[in-house]
Amino acid sequence: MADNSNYGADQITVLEGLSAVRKRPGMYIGTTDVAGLHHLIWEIVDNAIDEAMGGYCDTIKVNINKDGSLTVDDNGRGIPVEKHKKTGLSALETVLTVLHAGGKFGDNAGYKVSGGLHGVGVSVVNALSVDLTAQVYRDGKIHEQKYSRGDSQGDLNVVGKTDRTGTVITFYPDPDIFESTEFNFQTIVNRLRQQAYLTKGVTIEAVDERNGEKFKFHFEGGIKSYVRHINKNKDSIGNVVYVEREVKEGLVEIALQYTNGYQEQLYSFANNIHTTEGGMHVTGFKAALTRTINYYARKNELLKEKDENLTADDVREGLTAIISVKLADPQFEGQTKSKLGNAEMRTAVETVFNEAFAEYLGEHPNDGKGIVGKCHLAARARMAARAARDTVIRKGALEGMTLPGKLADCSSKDPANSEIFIVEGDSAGGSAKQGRDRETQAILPLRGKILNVEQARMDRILGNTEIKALIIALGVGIGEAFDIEKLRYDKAVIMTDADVDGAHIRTLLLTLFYRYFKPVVEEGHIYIAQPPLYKIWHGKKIIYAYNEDQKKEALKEFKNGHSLQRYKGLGEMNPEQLWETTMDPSTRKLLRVTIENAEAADKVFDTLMGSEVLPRKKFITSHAKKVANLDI
Ligand code: 0RA
Repeated sequence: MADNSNYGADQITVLEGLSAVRKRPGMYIGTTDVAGLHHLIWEIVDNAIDEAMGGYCDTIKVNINKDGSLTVDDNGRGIPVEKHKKTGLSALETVLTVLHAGGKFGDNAGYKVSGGLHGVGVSVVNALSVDLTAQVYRDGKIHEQKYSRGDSQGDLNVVGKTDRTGTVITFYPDPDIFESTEFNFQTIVNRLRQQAYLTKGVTIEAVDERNGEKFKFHFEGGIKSYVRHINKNKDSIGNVVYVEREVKEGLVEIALQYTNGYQEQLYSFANNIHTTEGGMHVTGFKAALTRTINYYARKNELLKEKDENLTADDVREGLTAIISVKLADPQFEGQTKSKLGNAEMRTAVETVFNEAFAEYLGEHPNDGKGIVGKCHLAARARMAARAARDTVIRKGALEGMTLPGKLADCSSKDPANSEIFIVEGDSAGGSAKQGRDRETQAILPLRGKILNVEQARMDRILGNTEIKALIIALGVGIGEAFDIEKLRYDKAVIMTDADVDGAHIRTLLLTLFYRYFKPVVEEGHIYIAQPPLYKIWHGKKIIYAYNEDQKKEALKEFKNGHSLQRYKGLGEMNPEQLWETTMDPSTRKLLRVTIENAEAADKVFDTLMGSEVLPRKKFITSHAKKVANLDI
């Protein structure tokens, strides 16, 4: 009796579980846009990676199928299929229909990716798929069961014999749930490449059956190869430093290499989950890095007695580093739950890296000299930048912190309903000033091209009039003084001509924002205006077309002839037209700039704006179209 009522209760929870997922998908996968859609893939791949980390799986294949469905195939142990004594369901069905059931089976030892940051279990993928087929290769048999929107469509059957093991899951995301069900191969490839670096020795393949594109990743060097990949087009200093050590707190793996660039590229992971907000492992690493370099520099008289110690910032200029830790019970904290909270990891990383890095420097004196030299240069630049910034601030103070003269500010002082248009050229700037809504819209015209910040240090950046005007207008300060709370506008809209120069200026501005005002980009304050390409009219009727398709559609509407103007620049529009087509909040379309993948974005800016010419040439010839609408 008791067992029976338990059984019933369990069943009800099961039902509630998956219908809750369908009712409020955002609670489980964050969003129902493209990010949420791809989340379904990561959920399954994470489980396969767990099999690989446990040593049970060495190959994972991800296919976008011709019909738009997606298959993840791994050669792990296969999800267990035997009946669960209490529920009467097979283990497979339990994993696929009970929230968070995955972890309850088999051994719980070892480090796990799944169940981590967003780990919600494969059942969520099932709940949000219109069709899902699970095939398990186990015990010499192929087991199969089909589902729709979380409900099984028939029994778990044996459909054949096999001599392999593994799990093959094919799913078609539910169009009733997702804004779009179209998978993006590039997004998938970027993520799988990263997972392959983090799980050395595993082979991960990706195929887009829609067009035959293929990738295959296998890195014996793990994150050491990752650092090499990031630094491929950079002028590096010395070799990649690599350490991997298992301690009682978990597994610590670090790879780093210095370059002659100015950017720091530090990516940290806990159980293969990208900890974008850092955390204890990063704190431990930074402390050890600063301490070891200062100690080494003093001991070898590379720093003179009168010299100050190198700061934590000095030792990270031009640094590329990957920190990857694995631990049994990771705690994720912070605004986006992407900050590792386990305090024991700070000391673990600090101790391991201190020891390993000191040993490396001792054995590679040339690398040591190069690294200290680079840090020393960074320190000198820091002091110059501080002096330059103090001058800027002092000047500002002398002028009563006046906003730049060419800024036409809005009258509202409430950032929440204020926006700034950063406009290419004085003539378009003039039209924008006349056409705008003075209450909420500020206009800052930029003359010519701004400085390429990718190839300049802070002191030069602060010496640039256009950039200085922009920083003062935004109000957020720069470098150590940066404070996003002081942002004066909710939206900063880049408005440039739809030509090559316009695209270049936009890229220069995006580089500036990305490198020096990253939180402003991350919090979604940067937008790109979408001016029309054509004006088509006859008599009083006017249609603006923003792309070629719209132009075609518009032409159909004019039966008795029409006039057509192709806009080459914003300057060709009068103030009213500019307002109507591009600035009026009730009708305009703005593109919001997002950072989907920091490493990919870094690579784009590095390739486009960095000092090496050849990779840039290659990139531009192969992405000519993409560059124009920089899809980061
Ligand atoms: C539950 C228990 C075990 C493995 C899995 C689930 C599993 C899930 C997925 C999802 C995709 N690939 C997968 N591979 C395995 C442990 C199995 C055992 O103890 O034999």
